[in-house]
Amino acid sequence: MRSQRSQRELARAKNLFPGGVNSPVRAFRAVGGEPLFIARGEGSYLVDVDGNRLIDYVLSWGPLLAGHAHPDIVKCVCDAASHGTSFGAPTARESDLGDRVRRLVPSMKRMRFVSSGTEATSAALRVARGFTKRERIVKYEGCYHGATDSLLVRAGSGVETLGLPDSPGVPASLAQLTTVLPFNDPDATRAFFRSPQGRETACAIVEPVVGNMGVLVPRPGFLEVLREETRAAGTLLIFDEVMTGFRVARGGAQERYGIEPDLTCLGKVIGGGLPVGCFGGREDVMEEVAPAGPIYQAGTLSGNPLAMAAGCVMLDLVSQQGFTEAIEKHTAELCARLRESCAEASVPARINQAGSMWTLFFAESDVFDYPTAKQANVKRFAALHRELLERGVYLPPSQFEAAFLSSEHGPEVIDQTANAFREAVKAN
Ligand code: HOZ
Repeated sequence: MRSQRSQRELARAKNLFPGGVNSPVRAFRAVGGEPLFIARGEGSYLVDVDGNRLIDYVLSWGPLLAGHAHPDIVKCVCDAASHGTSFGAPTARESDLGDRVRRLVPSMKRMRFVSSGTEATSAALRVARGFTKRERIVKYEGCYHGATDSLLVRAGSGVETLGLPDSPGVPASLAQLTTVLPFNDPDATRAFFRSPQGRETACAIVEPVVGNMGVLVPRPGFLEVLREETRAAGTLLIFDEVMTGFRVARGGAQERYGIEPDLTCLGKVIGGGLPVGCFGGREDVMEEVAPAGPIYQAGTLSGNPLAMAAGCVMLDLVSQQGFTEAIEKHTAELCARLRESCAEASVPARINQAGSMWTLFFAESDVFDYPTAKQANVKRFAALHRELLERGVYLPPSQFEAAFLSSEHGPEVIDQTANAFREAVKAN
């Protein structure tokens, strides 16, 4: 694989950005290579600056449910840009996207658009604290909710990928207000919310299907217990559906598992590849947000017209009969082919899938929480990553991230991937 131009670009970037990147997992540190610099995307493919063409399972870490440069999204963004790129004043497009969000995720009775998933989760915490007048929050081990101070405690994604301790720079006094509970352990959740501290907790935030430790699926009963116990404790339940929104089901994990959270955070798919986040939920809670109420939240580029336009086209695609179902079916077919190849090569592996998200763990037994994910063979994952890259397949450069499919990943692309994988697993 040619990489001279990427190497040259990396040297230039290292002189400008910490580690040469503007977000840590992109640096490829966990898979022992160097990042490829991307020139363009075409449907299910990435083309890098050296001209390598790769089947893309990162898809900008999830947003590109319709693949790269979808013609309708490109057109609507260009049209919107020709009328002006930002106004800092309300536009009808915000309500156009808001209507679509509420149709798909009915628990979001009132919402606010922001510019990223991280912004959405940090605002949701403030709202939960302001509404309940409590300070403690609960998060789940290995879940990652963006680079928000209170949530960078036992977090997945890049924090786990780089093996970092809880981040320096987060005041201990703030971290002490965060209780971390084990994912998929209903007993621990029950015990905590029945304790005095539990009854003084503002909110519990969870990725209902974890994407940031790789994909971990909730076991039957876990989310149900979490819902019941938080309700009984007067604690708000926040679903971080930044990854799962419009992917695990059309209406997200809350639709798939039939659980209604008090607040939901969205990002990624909602912007069709442009920077959008959103938080929303119960009317009585959201009516406390300024200017309706006293809890402050604001953003210059919130509701940006280009991002709103792209989001509308994306959610119209999601609303089409069979759109998300077809991507999920292709994901299941791919995962089945990969399992077959592992079995054929006698390689112990577990592939977790939810909707159009999946992760392969080299593990002997089921992977369903932080300790079981940590037991996976990350060296073998890194080697597989390199073998696949050589064969034209681009997986997330970390064991602790989800891989994604788009509507552009059809049978031919899946076949090519499965063939490359069969060879890569044998060579690994
Ligand atoms: N934190 C993102 C994935 N969970 C990665 C963002 C990026 O590097 O672009």
